[in-house]
Amino acid sequence: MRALIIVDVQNDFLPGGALAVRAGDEIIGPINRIQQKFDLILATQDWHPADHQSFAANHAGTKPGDMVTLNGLPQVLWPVHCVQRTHGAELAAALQKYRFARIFLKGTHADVDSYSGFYDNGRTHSTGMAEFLHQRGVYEVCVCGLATDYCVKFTALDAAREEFRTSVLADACRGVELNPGDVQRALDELRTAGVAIRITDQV
Ligand code: VGL
Ligand code: ZN
Repeated sequence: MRALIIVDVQNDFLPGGALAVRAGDEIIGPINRIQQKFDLILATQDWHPADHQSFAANHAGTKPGDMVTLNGLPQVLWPVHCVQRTHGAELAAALQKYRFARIFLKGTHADVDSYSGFYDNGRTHSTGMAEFLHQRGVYEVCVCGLATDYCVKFTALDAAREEFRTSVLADACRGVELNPGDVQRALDELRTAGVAIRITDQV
């Protein structure tokens, strides 16, 4: 059994959104086309309370891009994004959703960020995604979505760590690139961790 994990294809990460990823909308077509090749399809949704501590607006005297320490973990501060029940937090309208077996919400605890769809950054809360996949006999996962250098990367690293045969579909991802080269570094880090970097035509 092979699963597709579609990470955070939400309005706030698309052009015009609060934390827009350049050309993020270009991945929706490839993601819609590739769904037919998978037995099981999951999605994640970044789903923050308004008081989330990853927002620069919740730390006096800071701006997006600044670094702070949050409960002992280094934390990049972001613009307010993906606040629960707002338009920005909704999955992209053009994303085909009818085959989604489940949507996993993440980033719901105000005091810790959650880039991975499996665990928060402090690894204290599980979303239940690993158990969900194991229970359905999944042995291989392909990860796509936004953003390559954050949530896609950490979701794929956790998948590999959970011993799924893991690929990232490079043409079905786009990155934030807070620093130039972040996407390339993320792909290198993924390869080193045993994650295959593929394109949707190879799946
Ligand atoms: C993400 C930054 C903050 C992502 C989520 O989906 O990659 N990045 N929250
Ligand atoms: Zn977030």
